[in-house]
Amino acid sequence: MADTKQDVLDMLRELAELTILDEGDPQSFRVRAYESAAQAIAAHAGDLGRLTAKELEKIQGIGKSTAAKIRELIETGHVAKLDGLRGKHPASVVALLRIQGLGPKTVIKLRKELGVQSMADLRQAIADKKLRALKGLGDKAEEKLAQSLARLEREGSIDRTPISVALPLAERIVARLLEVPGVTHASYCGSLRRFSETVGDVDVVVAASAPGAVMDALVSMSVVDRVIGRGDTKTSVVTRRGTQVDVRVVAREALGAAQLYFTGSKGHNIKLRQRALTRGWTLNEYALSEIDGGKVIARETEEQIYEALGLPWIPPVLREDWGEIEAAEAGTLPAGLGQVLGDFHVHTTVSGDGKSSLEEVVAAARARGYRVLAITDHAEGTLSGATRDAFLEQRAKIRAMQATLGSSLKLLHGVELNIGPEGQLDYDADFRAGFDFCLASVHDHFDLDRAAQTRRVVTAMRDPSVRMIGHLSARMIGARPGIELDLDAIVAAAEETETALEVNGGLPRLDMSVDALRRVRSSRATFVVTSDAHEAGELERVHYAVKNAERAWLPPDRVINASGPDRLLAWATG
Ligand code: DGT
Ligand code: CA
Ligand code: CA
Ligand code: ZN
Repeated sequence: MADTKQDVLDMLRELAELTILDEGDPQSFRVRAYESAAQAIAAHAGDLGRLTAKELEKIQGIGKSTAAKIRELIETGHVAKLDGLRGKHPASVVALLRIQGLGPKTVIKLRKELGVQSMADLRQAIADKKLRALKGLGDKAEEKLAQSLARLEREGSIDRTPISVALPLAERIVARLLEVPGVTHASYCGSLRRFSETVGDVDVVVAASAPGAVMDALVSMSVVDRVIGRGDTKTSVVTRRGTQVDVRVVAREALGAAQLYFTGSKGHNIKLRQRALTRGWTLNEYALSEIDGGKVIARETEEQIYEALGLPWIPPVLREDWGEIEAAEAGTLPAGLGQVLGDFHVHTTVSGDGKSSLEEVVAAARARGYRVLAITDHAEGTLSGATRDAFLEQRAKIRAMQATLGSSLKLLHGVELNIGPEGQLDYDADFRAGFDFCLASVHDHFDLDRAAQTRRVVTAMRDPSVRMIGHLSARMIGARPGIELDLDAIVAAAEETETALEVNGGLPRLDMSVDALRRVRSSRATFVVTSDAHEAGELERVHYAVKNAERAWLPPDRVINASGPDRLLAWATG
């Protein structure tokens, strides 16, 4: 049971979510109890499966009734309380909470008064102008909800799963299937492998001698809510959070053909198939083979298939039919980014939402071979921000650490400033000038119009202390759209003021987006890949930022912390 901990965390998260819907109060005693238990479990290092209820209760943050539920889950695979809540609040109702501006109290009211049980019901109720008549809602609220709903639909994200949910899910399923005897390979393909920010479903490809055992393992996983189709080579399940997962078992010798086919995209595959046809071959999920006679040309690895088609292997993040096949043919595929040698957006416990100490974060940066690390806790303008005194104390600590570190790792005492609605920044110019590195980002006032949003960000860029704009759009994928911005004006100001633009690797954000990066990639602006880590282990999220930068075809030499130590050090101290 390698994933006991994840199962427990999933249960607590779902209990909290459903209890909010049940009680209409995100701050209720019970909701907070589940949340603090989840935090305690997340931080717990030992094997949960071995602990008795009494021992679980001894962990700070876990009460008696939660301890009993954890034991119930471990012993029976179910929790009666949770099953009951699920019965009362179907997934289609829970999904309504994803609409911006729609809280649990309103969802309860809409259900009770109008019988709204799903997005479709809500759409109908809005069309029938029924919301405005409800006490506590009115015309304005109806209008706002209509806009939020329309935005979700426009983004096509109503039925899609954000990558922050899909990737851990896929990794968990792959890890489980790799344990099944006879399995020689398991990996996720589809849009997830291409690093799409939302996915329609998760596609997993497995090479195994006995497909039945693979399917058994899959359908018995605790994340699985129901099986929607089971065959010898393909099984489809839906998770409790409503994500479909397709698992396909293929022959080992045809693994490459299957991975290529199921990674897609459709457009990329079509172009490859056309290339095959001009050579008298066909390409499908089983092989690249001759049309006449069916002799196999290549199928074992993706590399062999691309090579037979006269192409170098194309990284999955590029397989969108955005010109990658033509570039591969011409030998002009973009080079990957260089090694990341530093991070410029990292939090410690000085931020209210940071979980690792300065020492832990610095140790993790050293282990990664970084040459520069900017510690950037939240400034006072953010809810979880720190006071001047806390920053001065941290600065003294950083200076002392630097003395013992020598020149191997350059520490910068930084800060993440909050950009106010008019572009105003925390503290005062003198205090800001005392930091080695300031990044500034938007954390509130998401509803201003495009001109106002653009103005506030450009104003922040013009401040002499600000070196970088963090998570430019402030979006949360699948939960909150980005602020509206005039991207041309932003990039012009970034060039003029030499303010770098962040490529944030936190999966809920991935901000700037690939879409925005593609629009600005030919500018002269400087980019920085960051982790926005809130605990030491999250420093590795910078890999996600790298993937996004590569997916956007961002020229590697524009990414200042992935193009060699000399430029990095010069920029960091500049
Ligand atoms: P998604 O799930 O909507 O985010 O996007 P994908 O790309 O994962 O699409 P999905 O799950 O429908 O199919 C996975 C891959 O399988 C897809 O990228 C390419 C391949 N595929 C599926 N259907 C077709 C098809 O009709 N023609 C071709 N050429 N390839 C297909
Ligand atoms: Ca898919
Ligand atoms: Ca699929
Ligand atoms: Zn941050």
